[in-house]
Amino acid sequence: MIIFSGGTGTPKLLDGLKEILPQEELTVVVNTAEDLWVSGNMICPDLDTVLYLFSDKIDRKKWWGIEDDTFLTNEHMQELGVTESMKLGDCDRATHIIRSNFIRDGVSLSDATLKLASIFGINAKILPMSDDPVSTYIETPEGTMHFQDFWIGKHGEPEVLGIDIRGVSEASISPKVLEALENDNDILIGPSNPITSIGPIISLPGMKDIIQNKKVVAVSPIIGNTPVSGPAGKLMQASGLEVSSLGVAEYYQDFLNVFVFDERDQADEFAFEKLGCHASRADTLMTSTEKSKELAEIVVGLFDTIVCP
Ligand code: GDP
Ligand code: FO1
Repeated sequence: MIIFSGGTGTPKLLDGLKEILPQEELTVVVNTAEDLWVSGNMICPDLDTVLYLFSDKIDRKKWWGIEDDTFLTNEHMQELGVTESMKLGDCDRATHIIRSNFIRDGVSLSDATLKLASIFGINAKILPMSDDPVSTYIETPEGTMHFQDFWIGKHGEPEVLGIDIRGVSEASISPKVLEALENDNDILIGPSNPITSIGPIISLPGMKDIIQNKKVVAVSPIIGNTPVSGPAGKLMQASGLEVSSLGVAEYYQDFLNVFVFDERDQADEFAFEKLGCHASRADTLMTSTEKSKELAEIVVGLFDTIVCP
């Protein structure tokens, strides 16, 4: 199974999937459009969350960074008058340094990630969506800024006028992702932000054409008219989408076979059928590994209901 992932909602589902499937059967294609360089090192928040999830290091309160990490370097830099744009943990920074040393030596991000996964003893295949630079910029009345400056620096508060995924139309799907897509027909789009996490992956040239011929199951990150967390609502609105499960399904309608939406959601199943996909209700709120496992079992079972396109 190939899973398209951002850095919070889908990793929660991966937490369940890794309990029910051998790690070797999981290929995770991860968004890189929120990556940036801080204090000389390359930070890949979504890749790191997935790496930390599979190596049991993830901070499950925040869903980013390493559990019980310290922030001594970040704090000491602050005392010396340097404020980093992201609060980087000390052990997390070690990952960034190792990755960036590989990159500085000319290793691709895909190979650097495979090397990190091997260092962490991970058997799942974790792949960046692309080895080319792609960066999400948010247009606001205060100016256009990198996603992390909008989300961390400005607390996601400015009005969003537009979203620019810079570099995506010139970027290539990474060769290792292409290879995985040749060998696997089951695509799971996790409950991630459709605009800033899944958007960049499906906007890579050729990606929609490839997955149109696959079995595609997606899980909604929205319950009712509200995302479970994060800025998805604001960003969907700015992209002209209704902030609802239906809005997410509409965004994926060109390649979607089955859409899983929350049992608390009032959405009408027939509205999804009109988009050409089947809809399935489930408890999608993953508040524990057990809940993640229950949802993962349902989602895996849904692939058997799809007649191969
Ligand atoms: P990011 O990279 O940190 O933005 O993380 P993702 O894009 O992977 O995930 C963010 C999305 O996950 C948000 O839109 C949330 O609504 C959604 N999300 C977080 N936790 C859950 C959950 O338990 N269930 C569902 N259905 N969605 C969730
Ligand atoms: N999110 C914050 O709200 N504040 C931070 O200082 C912060 C630091 C940080 C460092 C490393 C990392 O991998 C993620 C970090 N995040 C932080 C999360 C990140 O901004 C976003 O939630 C993700 O990029 C969205 O996927």
